[in-house]
Amino acid sequence: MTKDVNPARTAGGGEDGRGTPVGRRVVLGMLAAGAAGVAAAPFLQSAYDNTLGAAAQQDPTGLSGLLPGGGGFRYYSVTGSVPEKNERTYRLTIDGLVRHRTSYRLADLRHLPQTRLVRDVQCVTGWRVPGTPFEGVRLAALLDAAGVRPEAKAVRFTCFDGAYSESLTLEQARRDDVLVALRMQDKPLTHAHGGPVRLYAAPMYFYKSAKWLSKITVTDHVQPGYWENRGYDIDAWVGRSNGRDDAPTT
Ligand SMILES: Nc1nc2c(c(=O)[nH]1)N[C@H]1C(S)=C(S)[C@@H](COP(=O)(O)O)O[C@H]1N2
Ligand SMILES: [Mo]
Repeated sequence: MTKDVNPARTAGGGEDGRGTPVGRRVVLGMLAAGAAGVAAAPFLQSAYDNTLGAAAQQDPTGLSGLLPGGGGFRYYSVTGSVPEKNERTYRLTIDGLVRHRTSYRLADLRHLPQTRLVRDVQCVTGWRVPGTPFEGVRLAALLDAAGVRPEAKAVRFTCFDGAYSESLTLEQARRDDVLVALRMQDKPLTHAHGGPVRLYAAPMYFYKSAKWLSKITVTDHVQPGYWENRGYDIDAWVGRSNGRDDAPTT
């Protein structure tokens, strides 16, 4: 379907490169990284997250190859290392234009009603993982619990990697296919995939799905996120943004 890479988006400074054109060197590098990941997989299983962290330090743009056992996922982080958060240390704050500023622990989130979605994951650079289960709390439920003020128009997501950010309009945020996800592929979200909690915005390219989610701020306007400040579309509908205009789905 939407597997091909859009050259206009990837040639320089984009998700796939560091300001250099995507050419033979990068493609060969990707193949090498992928092959190394697969070949080394049996050895990496135990030191899984550490190994990924080391790989990402060498290449913070995310070209660190396929996640071993990740079923087609690529590891992305715009920072070299990300702290680990657990049951004791993790907090998700909802603030901004709300009546009740709220802070959730993992257990609090787990005790709220959970929604499971099975959709295709689609990165804007071309890779895709079909039929991936995500499970968590509807973002709409957290917004309702916090009491969104009438002047609110958007939400901004902050990540505990200290660098990444994302936004949605309030209307998008309230869709029932947008989750604050605690589980992926029917397992707790791993650190590599943005655990313990990430956003999952199912109808949009995967860059909207902020990993390592720490704060949701209700705002009066959309503030472009990390990749959007670098040229990607704010409204990131799969197949209908970032230079794509696929046949409408019915
Ligand atoms: N905090 C944070 N969230 C992020 C990113 C990132 O670099 N940092 N990359 C985005 C992009 S471009 C993609 S494709 C997905 C990758 O998710 P994965 O590492 O679980 O495959 O995370 C998105 N969310
Ligand atoms: Mo991506």
